[in-house]
Amino acid sequence: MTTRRNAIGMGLGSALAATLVGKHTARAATPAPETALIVSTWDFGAAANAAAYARFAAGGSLLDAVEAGAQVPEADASNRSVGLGGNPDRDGHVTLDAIIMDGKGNCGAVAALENYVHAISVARRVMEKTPHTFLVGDGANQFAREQGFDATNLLTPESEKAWKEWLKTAQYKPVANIENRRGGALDHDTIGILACSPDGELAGACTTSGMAYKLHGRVGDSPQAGCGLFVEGGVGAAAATGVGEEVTRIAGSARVVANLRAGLSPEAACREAVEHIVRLRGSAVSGAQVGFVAIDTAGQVGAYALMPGFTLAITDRTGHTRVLPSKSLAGPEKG
Ligand code: SD4
Repeated sequence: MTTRRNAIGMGLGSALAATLVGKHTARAATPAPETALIVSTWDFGAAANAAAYARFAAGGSLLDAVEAGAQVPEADASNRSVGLGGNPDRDGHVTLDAIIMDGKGNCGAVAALENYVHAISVARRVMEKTPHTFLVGDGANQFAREQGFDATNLLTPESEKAWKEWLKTAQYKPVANIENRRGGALDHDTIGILACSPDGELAGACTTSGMAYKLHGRVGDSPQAGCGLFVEGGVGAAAATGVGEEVTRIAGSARVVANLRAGLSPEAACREAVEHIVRLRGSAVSGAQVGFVAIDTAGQVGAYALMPGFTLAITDRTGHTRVLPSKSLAGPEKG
């Protein structure tokens, strides 16, 4: 008889064998026998996964887990596209976008939040303490203040210096995989993190400071349900990273989940969404990056990107983490 655990293991194994090639591995300090499967965007997702895994293993809920994971890059000043140290907008404001969601339609989001590091936790309060799903700008700031979050300046000297450098030319052209570029002024990482419990429950979170040097007031895909993140109980969950406008145009994460609902594997579901962007936009998206990650209730994982260079971090139910390259429409990992 195939147990649930075996089914999950096979699902993950076959998905990985079909789609991904290992880059490096790490093991969590205290592996639990059967706990949450965690998937997140980009290499730095490994540290977020570890926090999420530990939170769930310690008795937290799945929402606690994805919130704890998202908080890791939010507090990391070296991550230039999330929380503290995030790249500011054109006018020098660091504005944060975040969303958290479970498989039962519970959802909370904030956009254009200023001066609060943990946008994901403010988003969770929107979900749990208000009848609404989304607060923006001054209203989001007021709500965070009223909820007792500590205000802090998120613009670090490094981010300010890079912004002032950028102002000299003020180029808006998106750069592929700017998200994953390390050690320079352009470091830029958004996290989307998805979790599946042993009994197939799902939750997800996404948090970002958005596109570097965006126009003041610009909101990307990340905090919009169905764009940067979507979770549907009994089906699956998806998250997006890259040029948010391209994801928003197709309601990208909702599309990936609809593809899962129609029976596609997570990788095929992500690929179809990427292909749809190209069908719709043609040469307008050349040079831009969009990447999706997806997970289904059986614990299968997949990813697909427009351009090479997108990576994802997967922590399996034993706490074993792998950072893997995604396949893409263009380039060496084409498939
Ligand atoms: C945005 N999608 O605001 C985000 C940016 C991103 O890695 O994902 N960067 O458009």
